[in-house]
Amino acid sequence: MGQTISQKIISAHLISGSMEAGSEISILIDQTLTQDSTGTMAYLQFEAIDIPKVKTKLSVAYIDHNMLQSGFENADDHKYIQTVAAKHGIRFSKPGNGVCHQVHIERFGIPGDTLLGSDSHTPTCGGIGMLAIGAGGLDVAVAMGGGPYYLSMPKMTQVVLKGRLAPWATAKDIILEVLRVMTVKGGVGKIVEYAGDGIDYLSVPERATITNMGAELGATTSIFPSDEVTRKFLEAQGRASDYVALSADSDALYDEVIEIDLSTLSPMVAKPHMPDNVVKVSEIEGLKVDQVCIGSCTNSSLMDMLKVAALLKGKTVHTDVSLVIAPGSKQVFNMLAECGALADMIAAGARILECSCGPCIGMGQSPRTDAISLRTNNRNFYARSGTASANVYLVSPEVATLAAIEGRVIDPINCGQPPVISMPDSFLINDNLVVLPPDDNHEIEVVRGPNIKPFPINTRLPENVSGKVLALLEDNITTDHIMPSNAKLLPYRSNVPYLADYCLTPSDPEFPKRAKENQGGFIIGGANYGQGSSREHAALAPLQLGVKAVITKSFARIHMANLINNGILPLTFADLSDYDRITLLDELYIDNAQEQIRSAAKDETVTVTNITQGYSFRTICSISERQAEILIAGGLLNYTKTLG
Ligand code: MIC
Ligand code: SF4
Repeated sequence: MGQTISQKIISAHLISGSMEAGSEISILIDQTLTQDSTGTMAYLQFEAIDIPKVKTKLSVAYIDHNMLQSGFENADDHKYIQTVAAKHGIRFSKPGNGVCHQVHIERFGIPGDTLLGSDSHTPTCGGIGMLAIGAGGLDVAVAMGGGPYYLSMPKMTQVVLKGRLAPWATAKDIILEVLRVMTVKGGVGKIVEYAGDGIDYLSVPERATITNMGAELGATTSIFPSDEVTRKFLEAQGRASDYVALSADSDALYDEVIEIDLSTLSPMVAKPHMPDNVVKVSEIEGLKVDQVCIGSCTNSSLMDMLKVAALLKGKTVHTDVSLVIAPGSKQVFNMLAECGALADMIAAGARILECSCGPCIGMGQSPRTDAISLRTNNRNFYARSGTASANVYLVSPEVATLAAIEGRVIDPINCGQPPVISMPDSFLINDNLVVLPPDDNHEIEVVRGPNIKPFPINTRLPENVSGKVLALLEDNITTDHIMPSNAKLLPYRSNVPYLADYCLTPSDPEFPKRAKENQGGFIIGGANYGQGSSREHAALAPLQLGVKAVITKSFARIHMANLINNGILPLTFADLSDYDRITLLDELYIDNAQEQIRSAAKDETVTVTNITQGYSFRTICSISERQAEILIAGGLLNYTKTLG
């Protein structure tokens, strides 16, 4: 039987396990990436593993998230990452070089290789046929040390794109349509592969928009074949020798096939506060807009920016709108400056930001109270912009730009022909902001600022686990609810004790206080708990507050791995109706916890007793035997030590 694209890459990198959907496999990682807001923790953990030099083919440490420097914290963390990278053989992408995913696909990604990144949008490099997966910092630290990356073998979903996009319909609309169909939990446990004649007309940046936002499906990753389009892109990046052709066999078997006729797609929008809350732009036409943000790792390529500049040329941004634009990388920024497109943006009144995540993660440009903000980002989670009452809508750069000019949403279909931009034959290549690690690292001293505080490490799982229910939460709780990130909190990513005081506060402001008063306990969540970011802080902050187990209807992949890596039990209700029976501050109890967790790896249920209400209920812990031992040891760091 033939193989899918990802099955081919996985089998070429397989270290252990059988490639049957759902069983645990481990693979060799060729490349890693970190960014600064998860990177500080990842490097502290890498140092704790005590391996002198990375063992990957390539590891890059990017600075792109914590770019506002309103105190010493972020600059200190930049210095720590720069020096720790130099010490351990890691390339350092300086602040100003761009958003990790945009730079990585331009300069480093290789079709057919594996990439593990401490950021959930790492799958962006699937746009050039790389198997690129987002993970928690600790998993990335282990991979940097040459250790295998463990994952559950995903199911295979094929999305067949047929025909060509109509004018004004874009790659953003393709992924918004996929999100509408599959929903934010529809991709959990799956890899999404793109196929069909429609992909021939999609450039690498367009493909990358789609694989990037595949993270919002909860998918393990998304991937396109590596073909002529990929070859031309790599050639234009001066990297022709990195090209390898890669496609699925014609008799490859998929667990699920979704067909999309591109010619029927019209401009789409994801309404607040979920990326799958998708309708046609025509349905919100006329909505008054306060802010427009163009950029982020989703739509910040040169092609995106040139379209924006063409639409802005000779126009003025509407009086009531603040338009901010952040080009995705130095390459993009530089080329915009050289061809004059940047001048068109500036002349129109756009506020140009440096190449960074910026508004996407609430690092500045928080909109006004109750604002309507149109963004080309990939996430519109509640309060993520830094203004809880703001309403963020996700759209293509074209729809965003037209709204910035008109002051209200307009359906571009009524705006004549869209600008036609073609891919340049060669990009401007200047990697002078990528610092190579020295051959001799003896002289290098790792510089640690005062903001770096010891992170919590769990202890061995006790025989009996008990505690009160500290929070009762609904479906689709995101990592932005669990560990909010904005300009005020992001500087404290290396200070978990400080962050813990904000844990879950967007959903339940009293949670940290309640957790402390009760010396920790249990969190109860709904479906798809922990969707979104790879931030380990969403496990570390609860750990700091003494959380022992999280019981939900279902988990998002990366967050569940982060809970296990930190020794917090991830349990799901065997009978979903038990979710409705629990009330806040009920006393829960798991007896014989070690034994029960070992049996859980053999598909047995874990019994939890509700002492307050006097009943027991069954839960499932979907783990491998290895993960059971990690949980019993009190997390991956402790477990690794037991291996000697
Ligand atoms: C995000 O988009 O939510 C982030 C910020 O990039 C996160 C990483 C983080 O929390 O630092 C992600 O996507 O993993
Ligand atoms: Fe940065 Fe936003 Fe992309 Fe996350 S989603 S990497 S915050 S630009």
